[in-house]
Amino acid sequence: MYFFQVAIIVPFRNRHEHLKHWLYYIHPILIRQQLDYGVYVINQDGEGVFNRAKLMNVGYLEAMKEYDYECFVFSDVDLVPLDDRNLYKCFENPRHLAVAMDKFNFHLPYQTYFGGVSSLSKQQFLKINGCPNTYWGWGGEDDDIYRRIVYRGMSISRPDAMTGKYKMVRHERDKHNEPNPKNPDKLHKTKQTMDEDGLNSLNYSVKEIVKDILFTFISVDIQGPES
Ligand code: UDH
Ligand code: MN
Repeated sequence: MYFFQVAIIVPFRNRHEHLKHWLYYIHPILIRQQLDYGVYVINQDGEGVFNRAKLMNVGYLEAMKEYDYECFVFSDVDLVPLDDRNLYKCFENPRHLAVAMDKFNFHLPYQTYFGGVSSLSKQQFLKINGCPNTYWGWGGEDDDIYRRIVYRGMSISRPDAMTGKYKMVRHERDKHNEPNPKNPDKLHKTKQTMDEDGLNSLNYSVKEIVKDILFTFISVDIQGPES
């Protein structure tokens, strides 16, 4: 009998080369960590503006349809941990794992940074109503999630800077994922909006589910922004 406990969720579109590279490195690491896990690649269908956080919500719900996971690790497709001891698990508090990325000179870019790779237990994720669905384009969604955690009375945990080292595959900015200047402004309202913008307001439709040997690939239509 094989028990899955950790769902690894990857927001994705048009990064097949990165995915191949990431899978090649991540599976052996997760096995060395002795984890029972499933990998879900959540592919945004179509050419609309990318929405990382909404795809994370979709990943949570789709993984839960398959198994009652206790823990969710959300990871960018281009980030590979450099230390096996950086455990892809859940902790007492939501955890930020990607604390020392090469692109930031192996430092946190700022104290409240929560981007790249993070883990939340099912309970922690439900407590913050999941991620926001309304951050279209690049930027801000990770700060929103950080705020949700703090507003719900939790703090975040992190590995130390040695254990938390990451390599990011170098890449250019993707098409249809330009920085959205509206996103930073939304952060002032997270406290008011987090109860209505999240898991409880998520709408999407599944286009296709492909069960690969190494991961589950789920294509979803997440509908574009209203305005
Ligand atoms: N992602 C995709 N496809 C996209 C956009 C984003 O798969 O079209 C996913 C992927 O998992 C990626 C994550 O969303 O790792 C975060 O997006 P990102 O890697 O573009 O974010 P990052 O902050 O880069 O790393 C910002 C652009 C840097 C441009 C530098 C030009 N010199
Ligand atoms: Mn990147």
